Amino acid sequence: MSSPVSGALNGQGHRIAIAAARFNSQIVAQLVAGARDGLLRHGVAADAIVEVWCPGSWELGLVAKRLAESKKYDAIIACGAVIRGETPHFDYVAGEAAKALATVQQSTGVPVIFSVLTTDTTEQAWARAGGKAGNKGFEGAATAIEMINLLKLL
Ligand code: INI
Repeated sequence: MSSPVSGALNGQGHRIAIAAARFNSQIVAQLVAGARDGLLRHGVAADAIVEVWCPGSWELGLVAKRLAESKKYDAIIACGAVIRGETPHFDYVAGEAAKALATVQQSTGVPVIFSVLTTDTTEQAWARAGGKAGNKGFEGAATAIEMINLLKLL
């Protein structure tokens, strides 16, 4: 029986772009900090990380598409916070961000990591941005590295 295939958590030599949405910027800044921390801890060089900010999560798909098509990055970590309590068009923004980011990943073959919080309340968002429920940016960094290494094996 062949052994299972999975990607190592070694980010040496990886080039990563973090695409961040400025809406709910204090929360998103914590996701970005978590992503950067996760990348550095897993061996990604500081000068191999690029951080790009756009207005809101609605715009993340287009930014990720441009970054992926540039062929300069091995993975993109998209960071945003869409909070239902604050917007009547939550479903449009959250849904479009998810759909657009998934489309970029599928069409380009570059891993696009979904570190976009979609929560009912601000409190829930903070909990996932370095609070009691962890940091989705940090988790996104590990996922990006694992996916880059996994795709090399397939
Ligand atoms: N963008 C977010 O990232 N999070 C939100 O919660 C949000 N709300 O509440 O509306 C939001 N809206 C802005 C949107 O992403 C676009 O930037 C805007 O509609 C312009 O296209």
